[in-house]
Amino acid sequence: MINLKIIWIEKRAADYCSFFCLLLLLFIPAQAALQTAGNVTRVSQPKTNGVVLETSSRAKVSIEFFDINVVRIRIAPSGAFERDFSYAIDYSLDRKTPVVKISQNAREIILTNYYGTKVIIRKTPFSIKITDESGKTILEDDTKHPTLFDKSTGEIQTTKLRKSEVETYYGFGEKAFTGMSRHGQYIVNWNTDTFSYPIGTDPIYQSIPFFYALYDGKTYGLYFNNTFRTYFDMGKTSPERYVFGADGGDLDYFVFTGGYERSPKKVLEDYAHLTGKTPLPPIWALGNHQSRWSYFPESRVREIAAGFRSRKIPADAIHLDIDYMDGYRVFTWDKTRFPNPKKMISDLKNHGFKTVLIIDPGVKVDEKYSVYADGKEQGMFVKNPDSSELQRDVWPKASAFPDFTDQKARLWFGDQFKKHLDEGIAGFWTDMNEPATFMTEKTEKPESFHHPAKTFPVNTPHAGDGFPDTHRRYHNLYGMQMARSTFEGVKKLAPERRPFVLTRAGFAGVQRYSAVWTGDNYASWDHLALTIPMLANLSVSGVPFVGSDVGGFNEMPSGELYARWLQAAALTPFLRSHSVGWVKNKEPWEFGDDFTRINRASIELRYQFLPYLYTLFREHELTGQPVMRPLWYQYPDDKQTYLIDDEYMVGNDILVAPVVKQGMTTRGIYLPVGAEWLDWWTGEKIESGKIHYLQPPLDRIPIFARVGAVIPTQSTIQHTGEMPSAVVTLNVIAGISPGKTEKAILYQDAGEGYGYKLKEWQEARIEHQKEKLNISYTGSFNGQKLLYIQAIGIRQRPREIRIDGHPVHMFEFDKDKHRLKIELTKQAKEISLIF
Ligand code: MIG
Repeated sequence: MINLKIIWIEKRAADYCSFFCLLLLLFIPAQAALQTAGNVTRVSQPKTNGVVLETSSRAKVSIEFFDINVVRIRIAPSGAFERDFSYAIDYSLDRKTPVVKISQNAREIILTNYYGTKVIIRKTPFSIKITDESGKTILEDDTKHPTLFDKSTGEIQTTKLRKSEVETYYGFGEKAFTGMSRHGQYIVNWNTDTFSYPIGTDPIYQSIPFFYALYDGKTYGLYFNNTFRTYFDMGKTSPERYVFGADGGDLDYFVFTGGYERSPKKVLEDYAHLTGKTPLPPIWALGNHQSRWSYFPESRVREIAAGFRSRKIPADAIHLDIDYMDGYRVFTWDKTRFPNPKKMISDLKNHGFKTVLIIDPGVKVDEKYSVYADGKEQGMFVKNPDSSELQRDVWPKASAFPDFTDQKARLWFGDQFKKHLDEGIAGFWTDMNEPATFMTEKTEKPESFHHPAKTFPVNTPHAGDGFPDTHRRYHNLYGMQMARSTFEGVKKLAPERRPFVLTRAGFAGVQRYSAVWTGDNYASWDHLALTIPMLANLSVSGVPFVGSDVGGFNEMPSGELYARWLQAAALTPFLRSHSVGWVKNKEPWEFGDDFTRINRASIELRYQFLPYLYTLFREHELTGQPVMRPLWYQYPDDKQTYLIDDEYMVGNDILVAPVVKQGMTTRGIYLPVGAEWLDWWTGEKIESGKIHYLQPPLDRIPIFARVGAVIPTQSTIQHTGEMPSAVVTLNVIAGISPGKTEKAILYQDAGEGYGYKLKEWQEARIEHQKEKLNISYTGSFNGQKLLYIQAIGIRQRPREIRIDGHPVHMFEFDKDKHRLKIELTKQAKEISLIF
């Protein structure tokens, strides 16, 4: 159920606190040695966009407008800034350094940008405040708890005032906390393999130290550009302030002011312009993926593929988990289980299936295994401080690990993909890259997720691409750099295709290389409910291509749970069912005929919406806007949306309110103010701004569409290879006010390759006015046939329908579902209804 009042209840399970309480305790004695930055002692202005300061603590501070709506603050406790390079930043994007006005008096230094946004730096003691053009505070230091650091340990910390106890926070990448907002929570970033994680486990696989603060309709964003273990206390210890810090590095952070509107969309636009976007994926990757640990031998893989086709359940990809390898040797095949991979892959391809392989970073220590021998000879593997090879047990037992923070190791690993690309493999799934290792040391203590022996020792050296340092600095980057090595390797080896990479671990910027799934969840209603806040927050953290294992990875779901999960996931950006191998089969047809029918319908719905989803991915590539969106993101002016965690939006126009509770027959639904909404299925108008109680039957996903929108769907297909012959329907959501014009786009291209970067794309641009639709086409790609207009929300049969001025008689009117379906003539330009 949705919780519309902002009440500060800790929804988290209580029993995971122990780890943090421990962390906090460890942290307290260190506090004693923390010192403040002191007073500003010297000001210089080396650039047009900001100042450099020295303080009485000998710290060096740089404050600048990094971009017109982005303030960057860097504080180097040591007095010398670190290398100004970040793996998170996309250096390929154009940037213009803004010119700012810099003024100074005895108390303050003030930077003012073109719009009148100000950074006010107080000198004694040093503190910062950012205000908007009307002088309202965007963000300010808590001067009672100023910037702190400990030069002996390298710890850094800063404290900001909260605007109110009802200031909410979002983003933070992949977090397993219930609830949409992160206020009152304590967050840690340290990539960790957390098999079958209970709700509330933190940290888990990914680290994205970026969040939004939202208060009274105004937003700013903050990205902490620090790859060490970082923490964020978002008003948990004290409701007046939030605190963040790290184990080392500079106190380097970017504040996204949200532009004139102070909107989440603007914050994300700027964050995406800093850390990059996901390139348009191949269309097949937006289809339905099926996985299990593991499908083998070859006959079972073929059986699964045939299972989809014979039951007419659409699917595009089948994933092979670790058991395809020869003794878990990465880039090999077990020849007994898979005697002829090339043949299998091409047969699957002929049936419309792409094959995706899991790739682990651990390379088996085995002199007779060429990947190991070659990597060792060329010095690609991570070493211990004493220069011996770092070896840890993972699936193949003792293994060595490429140093992905080294360009030469990334290139070397990337080249290994040639073999699988030649065999016809279409995508790669990079696992265990936190990095995760098995515990080899004997310990009396029970295994805990966060045991330090489950990854490399923190003093392990890394190359850091010219800035060598230890695992403490590079741990959180290992997964992202493995995904990068994979993406770049595959792109280089198969330049005519778009790589598909799926990664478990990552850092800010991982979206440039990979899709992300949320690791090892388990089959429970709580985990299903968690997928919405988890994926929505990850999505607005700059990572659009996200999904959770449908049905739960560990344990066995009931038919009802699996069906509801598939419904909840059907329109999420990445759709994959996955499972451990020790429970019963959980393919969509394993739960009895009734559920097979329901599951088929969910996947069919996914395929029907592909033209819409694909258009959104293209929009993301251009603008950084996410595919999946939380309600607050889209409607920050409607405070009722701030805590909604059981509904999500797909683009601007579709709102999904899945059933995530067992046996639920009545579901409360809230539709945000600022738009009008129709029930997708019935065409009934639903008033926004209040809760409605609907009775969604087991075979229905509650979906709502925004009045005025034009949403492209296509006829049902079995895989994306059939798309060229599928016909498109433009679903016009009726009820637009007179005089208003809504614009929509349907983007199409070959679904693969890079022809679209040149001329091979097509956009159908649609203008929707009351009872009238205009369609125009741009681009030279020959897109799918646009065959129908379906007006949803039409209450009476029109007297006449005209296409390009000519009356037409080919239409159907469904009075009960309030739908009017019109068949179009070729390249129709103007459709009008006359009542
Ligand atoms: O130690 O490859 O999250 O999806 O099936 C477990 C086996 C390793 C963890 C991944 C999961 C995958 C599993 N892997």
